[in-house]
Amino acid sequence: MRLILLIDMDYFFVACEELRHPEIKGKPVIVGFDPKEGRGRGVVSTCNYEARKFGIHSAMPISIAYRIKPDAIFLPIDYAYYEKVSKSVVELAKRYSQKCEQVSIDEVFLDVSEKIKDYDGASEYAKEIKRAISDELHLPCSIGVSVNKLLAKMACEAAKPNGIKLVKQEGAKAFLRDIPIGKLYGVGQKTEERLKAMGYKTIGDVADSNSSRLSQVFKNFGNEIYNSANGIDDSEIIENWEVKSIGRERTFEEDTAEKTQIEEKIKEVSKEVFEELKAQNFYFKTVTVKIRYSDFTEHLKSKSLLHPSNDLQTIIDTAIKLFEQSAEEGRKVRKIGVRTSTLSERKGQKKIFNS
Ligand code: TTP
Ligand code: MG
Ligand code: MG
Repeated sequence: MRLILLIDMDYFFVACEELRHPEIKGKPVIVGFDPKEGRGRGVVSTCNYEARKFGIHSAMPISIAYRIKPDAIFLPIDYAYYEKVSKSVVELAKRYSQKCEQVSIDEVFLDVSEKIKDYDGASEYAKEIKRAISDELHLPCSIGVSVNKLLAKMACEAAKPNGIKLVKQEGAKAFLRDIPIGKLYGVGQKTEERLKAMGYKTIGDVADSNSSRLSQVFKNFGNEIYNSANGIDDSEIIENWEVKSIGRERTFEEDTAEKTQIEEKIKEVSKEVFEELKAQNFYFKTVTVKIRYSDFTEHLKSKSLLHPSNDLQTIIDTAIKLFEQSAEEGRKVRKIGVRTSTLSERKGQKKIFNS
């Protein structure tokens, strides 16, 4: 039996801010774009549970968050600092298993099958890790414990906040059954909409369906969605990511705010990055876009995929989406960069079944 743990930090960006500004603890705190007294564009990155009580959440327009709670504490995003804290979490996690995979800035999978032999042992181990993260790093987290990555992730979501949840193999289907389909690991918004249009509301609805109906609509991914809904996932923990990255950037002949022109440039640069990846036989998991504005201020935004990819269209789509999410409309851009990182030479990994 495999035993997999997923550690996901609670309200991560805000927890990092609380670490260096203890005085904000206990108050509603939001990290995101400048609300500019309700006129700000852009979204909430995350907020603590005190702010969530008011209905504020990640990806909500910052102007709406401001309308709901103008007296909340609004802080700008300090990605470099969160990356540093994130590294310390991964370092700590590695002490508990070398078979360790960081999947996003605040999530780490651990395969503990070699050390731990049963569910009780795994739950105890999770408690020990959680205690170490709290004692040494002074950060809250939740941990999911199960037999594969998918179930560990789903268990962790159910454990939040500040909890540990074990999902045994035999209890997996019952555990998943009533969860809304949009919450299934790997199902993005588009897939959720299409599944709902097909009449599936819960994970159980999909689990009780059949894979050929899903394959008709989702092609190869249909079967994966079906397996996921049934708690089946044999994807491995991927260790030893290369620290290197492959990126390219390009300066416009004349600074521009034209969306189509910028998108064209993103496509060009992505193509170069793709060629380099292909030449070196790499898969990537993270895409980062760098925007340098006319006044030389820079903005970086990253997205990590659930699974490694070597696909040009994925680079382009992700980069354009990141640009749309972060660029300030009308502001002239001087230079645009696209970078792929968390590279691996491995092949045959499970693919993500959404954009
Ligand atoms: P999450 O782990 O999804 O969220 P969280 O850690 O803030 O809260 P919790 O896990 O307790 O539910 O994301 C990790 C960080 O990634 C989050 O702190 C901020 C960032 N993030 C965004 O910038 N935008 C988003 O839409 C989301 C979901 C997260
Ligand atoms: Mg988190
Ligand atoms: Mg997370």
